[in-house]
Amino acid sequence: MSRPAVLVARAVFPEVLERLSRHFEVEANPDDSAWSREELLARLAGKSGLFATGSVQVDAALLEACPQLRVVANMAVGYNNLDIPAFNARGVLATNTPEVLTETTADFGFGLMLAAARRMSEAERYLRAGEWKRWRYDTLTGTDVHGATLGILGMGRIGQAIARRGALGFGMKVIYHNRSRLPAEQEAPIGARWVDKATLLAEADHLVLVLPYSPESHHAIGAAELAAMKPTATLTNVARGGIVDDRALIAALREQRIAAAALDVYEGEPAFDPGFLELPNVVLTPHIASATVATRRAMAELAADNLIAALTGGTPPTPVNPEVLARR
Ligand code: 8YV
Repeated sequence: MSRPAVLVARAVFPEVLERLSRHFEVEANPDDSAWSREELLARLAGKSGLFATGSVQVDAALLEACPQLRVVANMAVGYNNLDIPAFNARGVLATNTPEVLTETTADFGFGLMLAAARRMSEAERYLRAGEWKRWRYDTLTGTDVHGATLGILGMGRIGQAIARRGALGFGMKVIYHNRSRLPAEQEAPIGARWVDKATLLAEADHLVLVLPYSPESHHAIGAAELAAMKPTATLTNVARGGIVDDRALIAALREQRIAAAALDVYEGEPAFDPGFLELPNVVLTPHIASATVATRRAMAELAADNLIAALTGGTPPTPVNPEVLARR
């Protein structure tokens, strides 16, 4: 019997490609070329599996054009690039990479929040520009993180990991808003308190966004929400572009209606609003919250585990829509 064919749409660790090659006919993209949608479609012809990342969009039209496709293994925990109802309608499996990136992403999210509160990027630019001539009592004074109120919007695995860092490492008071409340035994060790969104916005000294992107979370933080925050507050987004209305954020930062922001994700990334570049009070990073060697490797291996299991009669470890497996 011939081996299934799979497409690896983005560059990935050679060892992972080599592993996939032991099971499949692999068409890879070692140069990480940016394929147009037409090129992606052409390359997907005859492929049973797709190894994707968050920047590869798989919608109903693509699934319709590729009826042989049985699984898309996303090397990301977020899967807003995959149209899951369309996957379900066509019986195509989607998998993601939860757990393996939780702590790494939480480290980075917490670090970004610290950087915004303590003006670290701004301070480095100041030093590099040769502006550091002498000490002054108010040079680059920021906002304390220890003992402050940490607000988390979206209390999934990564939100909880950030909350743990704040509560246990920095003595922060943790409030959060999420569709579902955590069980009391998960709230208690970190003293986390569920609040409604209005209370979260009003009380947080440092607000961190860690919720999935969906039509419901589009612009969850816009002009009205920014206006409801403390003028001394910081906003950190390590979730997805589109959750924040970037234009509204730029206006709020420019007018210092909030103190500072830290962003790892942007609307329309890798493009982003150039207005951010003119603002001193925003820390900007290029979607790297999960980017440690060990974690990116773990994500790639987990995506490969899923692809291999799905196409060789095994049980994929982290399916997004396991109901399609039950139907097979
Ligand atoms: C990835 C992420 O770097 O896992 C996610 O959801 O946003 C990041 O860890 C990115 O999506 C690459 O696929």
